[in-house]
Amino acid sequence: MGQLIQWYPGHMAKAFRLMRENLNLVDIVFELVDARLPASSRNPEVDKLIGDKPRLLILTKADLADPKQTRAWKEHFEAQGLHVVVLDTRSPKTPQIMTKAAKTVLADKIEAQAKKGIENRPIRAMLAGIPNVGKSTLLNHLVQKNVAPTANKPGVTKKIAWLKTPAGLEILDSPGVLWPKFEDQQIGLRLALSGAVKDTLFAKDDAVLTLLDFFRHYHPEAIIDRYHLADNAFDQSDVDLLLAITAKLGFKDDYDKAAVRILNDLRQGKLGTYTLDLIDD
Ligand SMILES: Nc1nc2c(ncn2[C@@H]2O[C@H](COP(=O)(O)OP(=O)(O)OP(=O)(O)O)[C@@H](O)[C@H]2O)c(=O)[nH]1
Ligand SMILES: [Mg+2]
Repeated sequence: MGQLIQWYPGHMAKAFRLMRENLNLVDIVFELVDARLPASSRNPEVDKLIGDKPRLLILTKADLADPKQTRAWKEHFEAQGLHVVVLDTRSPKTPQIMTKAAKTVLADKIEAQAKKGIENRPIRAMLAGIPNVGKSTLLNHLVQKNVAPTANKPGVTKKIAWLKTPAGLEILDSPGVLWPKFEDQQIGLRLALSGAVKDTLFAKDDAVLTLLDFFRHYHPEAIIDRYHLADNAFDQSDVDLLLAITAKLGFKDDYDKAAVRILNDLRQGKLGTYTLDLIDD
């Protein structure tokens, strides 16, 4: 297979430093992971950084993930003692769900403060997670204003910034961070497929071949339906399958172009809901 996927530019190392410096200013960390890859998108460096600090694990983009897998992942994390919320971060219910969950995680602290006569102190939270996972989108919904820039590409947020929500949270947005070396290339590939790695840094045809192999085992019909393929299309190799899709799309033998199309279809949910990290892996 092609080149190794890795992305750890200077701004991520810097973001880590800033997050570390700001950590003792916050009551809680909102750790965002992508519901389509709840294991691969959990940054081990973020996990270390948070340590024993109160945290809320947020599975974002749940609308794109397989609901059954999401439920199983939620139970898995809860069994480890984590507080978990599952979100389509763009939903109008997001502020309510998040505020309630943050108060639940911090219930003891809030109660202790109340005993000392301290009421309604704002909860200070830091957002942390990989690029493109939905941190700024979540923030905008919490503050109910479009203050943080968002876009469907990784590396949009470059600075760390505090913002207040109407429900009394104070939130620190942060740039998405990956880590210097992925434990294995499956992680790099899955992150790349999800949109967490800059698209110019990996070969899309390689990534899409892995994806086709995944759909072969998981739900081939999603590919067959989307690209109007014959029922036995998966009887051929992944490479031949990609060529068949390329032809069906009318791209002659330009399989790079087909790979880009498949990747976009995947990311926009046009191949249905799917979870790349299967809980029983
Ligand atoms: N389908 C879906 N899309 C989402 C969700 N949350 C965010 N998005 C989209 O994902 C893309 C990235 O969102 P951002 O909020 O910019 O992500 P970020 O984590 O701030 O990214 P960086 O600043 O690059 O680290 C945008 O196109 C959002 O609209 C979600 O729950 N479901
Ligand atoms: Mg952002």
